Amino acid sequence: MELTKEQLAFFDTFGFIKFSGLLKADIAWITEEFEAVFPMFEEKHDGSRRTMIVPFVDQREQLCSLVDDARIAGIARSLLGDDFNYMGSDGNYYTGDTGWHRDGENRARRHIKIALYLDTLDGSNGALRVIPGSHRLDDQFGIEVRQVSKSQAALGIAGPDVPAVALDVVPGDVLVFDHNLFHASFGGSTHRRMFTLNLCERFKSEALEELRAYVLLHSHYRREHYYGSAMLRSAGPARMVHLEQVDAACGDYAERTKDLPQLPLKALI
Ligand SMILES: O=C(O)CCC(=O)C(=O)O
Repeated sequence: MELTKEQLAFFDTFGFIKFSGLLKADIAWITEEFEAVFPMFEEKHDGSRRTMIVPFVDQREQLCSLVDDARIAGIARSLLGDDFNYMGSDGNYYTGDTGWHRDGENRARRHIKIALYLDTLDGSNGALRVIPGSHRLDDQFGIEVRQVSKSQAALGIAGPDVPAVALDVVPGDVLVFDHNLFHASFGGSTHRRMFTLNLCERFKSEALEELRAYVLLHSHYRREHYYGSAMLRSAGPARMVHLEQVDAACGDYAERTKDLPQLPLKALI
């Protein structure tokens, strides 16, 4: 699958794109696999706060295959180039609201998130909200829109009242957005299911120290490797193209993450 020039222009302009029903035919096994990950860890989601598992798809070989899937890889290749990097994944039971934020401020390369919500959601019950165009960090709007992260104080409006697009979803829809895009969600239940794949353009050779810092910053937990073992174990040559740069950057990863908490844990945002 390759994005059309209109889809690429839409993403460049607004910073997100929705693919309705893209994984509809596969959503039964995807949901089963999603549900199978959580019992692998001690903590049970009790609805009192978000439960997040990182890395997520890396826990199950079948979920890992999403990185190879022609639809997912096609989106990634179109937006990031043939040698895109797989940058990890998180799986969540969300509880309640997520305030306005960007996932990063990346100027050197494009970082995207592919998000699958496994429940039917609209703006009233926790659908992802995005502020179109807010990924353009350095234009006037991209600078001023930062105020939404303290919207009450700066703009006199509560988070849910910030003008935005709510991306209604049914299971099988695929949302893709630039990490630089402001996003949030409001009104969700105590058991909103969602997982992500993070992907980016390959780091330039002069930015490999930055990559090493990135994988440390995003480790969240003490780990042997940035990737879960199922991800590397089940990788064929095509997938390895998307793993090799991070793999090489991991080096003494276990040592570098040894002071972080260990999964299983409930993690706060
Ligand atoms: O669905 C949500 O509550 C927020 C998702 C989000 O912030 C993210 O994946 O970065």
